[in-house]
Amino acid sequence: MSKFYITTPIYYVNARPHLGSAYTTIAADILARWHRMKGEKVFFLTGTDEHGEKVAQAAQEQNITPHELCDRNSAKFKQVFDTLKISYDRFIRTTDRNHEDMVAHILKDLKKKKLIYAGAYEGLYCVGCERYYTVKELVDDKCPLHHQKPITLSENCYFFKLSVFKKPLLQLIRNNDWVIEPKERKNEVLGFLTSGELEDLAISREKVEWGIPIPWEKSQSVYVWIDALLNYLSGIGWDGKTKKWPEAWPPDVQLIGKDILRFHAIIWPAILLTLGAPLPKKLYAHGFLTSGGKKMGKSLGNIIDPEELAVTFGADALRWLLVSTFPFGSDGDISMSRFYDKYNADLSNGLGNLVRRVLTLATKNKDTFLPPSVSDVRFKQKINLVWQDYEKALDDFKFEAAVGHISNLITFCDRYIDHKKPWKLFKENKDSYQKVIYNLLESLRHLAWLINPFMPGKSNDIFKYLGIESAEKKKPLTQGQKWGQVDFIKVTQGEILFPKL
Ligand code: ME8
Repeated sequence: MSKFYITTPIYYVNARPHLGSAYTTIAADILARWHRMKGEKVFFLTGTDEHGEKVAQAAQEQNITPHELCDRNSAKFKQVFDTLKISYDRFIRTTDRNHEDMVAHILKDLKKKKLIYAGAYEGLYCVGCERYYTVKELVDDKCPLHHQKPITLSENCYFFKLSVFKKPLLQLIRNNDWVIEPKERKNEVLGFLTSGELEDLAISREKVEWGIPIPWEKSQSVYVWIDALLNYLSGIGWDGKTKKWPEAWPPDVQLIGKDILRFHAIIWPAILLTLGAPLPKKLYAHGFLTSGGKKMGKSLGNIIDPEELAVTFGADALRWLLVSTFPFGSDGDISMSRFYDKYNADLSNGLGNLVRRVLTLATKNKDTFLPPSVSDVRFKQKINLVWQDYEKALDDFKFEAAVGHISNLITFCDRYIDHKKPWKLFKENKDSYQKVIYNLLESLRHLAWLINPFMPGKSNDIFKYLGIESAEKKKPLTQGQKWGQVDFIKVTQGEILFPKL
């Protein structure tokens, strides 16, 4: 059986879920559902990133323990993911016991391999990002994300010999053995690696109590990014000891946003190489959602609440809008008026109106439509083409293109109705009327399959209105993709799918 394993980043637990953070996970969920639909074995991992100074500070401000804060906020992420219909297989928390134990094991292993050494670090540290910056990376002496001056930190710590991985990484990336997409992101990583020396990485902090202790020096805790990256292995049940990798490793794709590219494209494969683990088959970094032209984020105060939008548009429509308003690899400014326009165009006037039109025409006089003896070649070809283009688009992470192919089929059906005028045919040529309605019902059935990864709820509704819900659910995709074999024997008019806003 083919398989598809996918990870998304684990979300900072001290932030509230916002539309930007929901973006990676919605995209991953669409892929997970698509691959499940294809009959593949899917494992989809997400979760929360729970250690670090910021979490401890936030807990203190709220007079609760860091644990209490993590429990509460992690539950909030789960709740939002449920609202957004995220079908993850495991939700890992970096405070999970198995994760903490595994991280400790790996640190000991890296030390044994002499890839960790003691030293002192002085650098410019942004508390907002929980990372050090080089002077070159600052903009007007400020952190490019938080627009705040970093503080100078000096402390004893342990280093990971990241520098020795410069050459192997360059080679792996150039040979496409370490696949980074889209192309611009690959070039960015190559540019960074070739622009100067790759420095060793400080991987522990003094005085940060809310973290996983360095096993041989408990006064230090491991740098949050090392802790966080390792979730990808503990999350699929690896204990850090055996050399037998869990079935879900390596993932087919690790989806991330472009802000965390370097961690995933450089530090992460370096750790995996030291562990002797296979590298993920692909790393894909998507663009930013901006709001008012700035990256949407808690610290910038411009976040959009996904739950509010799910109330306005419905979770299904929100998923559709979010991945189809601009290409996945690019940045996109979120504007409510654009969402309203697109909702009305694609969904209310587009899909919703077509479903209503066809079901009204079909149920006016009868509710049974059987396949004609000869199926309509033009429809059959059109549907096959749509499926082909759609599959290619999803396999290339081009969600907006996949949605475009669906919309194209909707337009095709609308034109067909205008051209055939089935209300006239009903009076003049019953046989023709029967065939035309059959083609349209069959198209709705295909549309329900096509939209399923994007809008699972609305897909089910369409199956229900067509009276074929339980039969379609049992079918493999290859069967569902066939044209003209389904009997529609209990079509109902159903409800309005997307009320106009
Ligand atoms: O980075 N637009 O967590 P996070 C698009 N804990 N994507 C966005 C976004 C925006 N405005 N804001 C956030 C972390 N994201 C770490 C990850 S993984 C080992 C540790 C995306 O909660 C971001 O790019 O800040 C990332 O993919 C995800 O949301 C989590 O971000």
